[in-house]
Amino acid sequence: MSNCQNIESSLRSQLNTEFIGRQLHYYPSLTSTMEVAKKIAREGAAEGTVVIADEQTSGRGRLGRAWLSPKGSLAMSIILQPSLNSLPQLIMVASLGAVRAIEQIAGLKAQIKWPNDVLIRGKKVCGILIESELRGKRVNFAIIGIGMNVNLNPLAFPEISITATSLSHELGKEVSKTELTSALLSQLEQLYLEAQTGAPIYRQWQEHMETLGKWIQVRVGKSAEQGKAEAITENGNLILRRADGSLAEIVVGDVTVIKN
Ligand code: BTX
Repeated sequence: MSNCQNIESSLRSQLNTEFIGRQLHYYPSLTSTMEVAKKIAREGAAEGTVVIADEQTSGRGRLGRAWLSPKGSLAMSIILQPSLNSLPQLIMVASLGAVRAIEQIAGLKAQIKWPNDVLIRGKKVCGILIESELRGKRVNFAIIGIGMNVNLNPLAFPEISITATSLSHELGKEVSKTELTSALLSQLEQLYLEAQTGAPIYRQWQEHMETLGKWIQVRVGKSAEQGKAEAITENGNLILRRADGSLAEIVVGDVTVIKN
């Protein structure tokens, strides 16, 4: 049995989920799990199908950015078919699921930096990318992409050495990738099902949001807004209070903290 089959079968035997990960596509190396997930979603893959790779050679971040996924990191994409109303919740489902799985398996406290970064002690340990295709007013499919630095030394990668961390770097020992993946898929399934019933995921999400209460700059393309991060809406948008007291609702952007 190859190493790849070993990992695949141990993950299958540890899974506690009902549908997420029941269809599992495991690869030792891929360009990007998003590419494979999109292809099989278009071909009709079942809801909950998961694509995992031990390493990615062209991992993607948001807005055309690159995501580094060497061996030791977790790279996976999950195919879902949410209702159109609950589509905005996926980013919250994914990052909250990651925070909970990290706490459950590694005992580490992680926080969320709006909108999609998971941090430990201010450094990025996990990134999330959501892509979806609509057919009329229906979601044909949505894909949650999760990249997590599990057992790797961030100092060995100059592109991320200052801004990133990993679970093994924080703990001083390696973490079982199988246990972590299984816990993450369980947390995601539970939160996803809650979100589908209309449960207010944003309340739990904002409890882990390190951005709230800080003076920040949010860059959206070429424009930027500054203000105090005041609240989160039900859809996960950020409410910013500008210096003149007016409010702005930000849907997407990159946050830099100016003052804590
Ligand atoms: P993002 O655009 O928010 O973050 C990308 C930025 O994060 C990069 O520009 C770089 O500065 C930094 N970065 C790159 N690699 C890492 C890393 N390993 N750890 C910490 N910081 C890093 C975040 O995009 C969304 C990432 C999703 C990745 C998953 S992996 C599975 C799936 N497949 C795929 O190709 N993408 C997703």
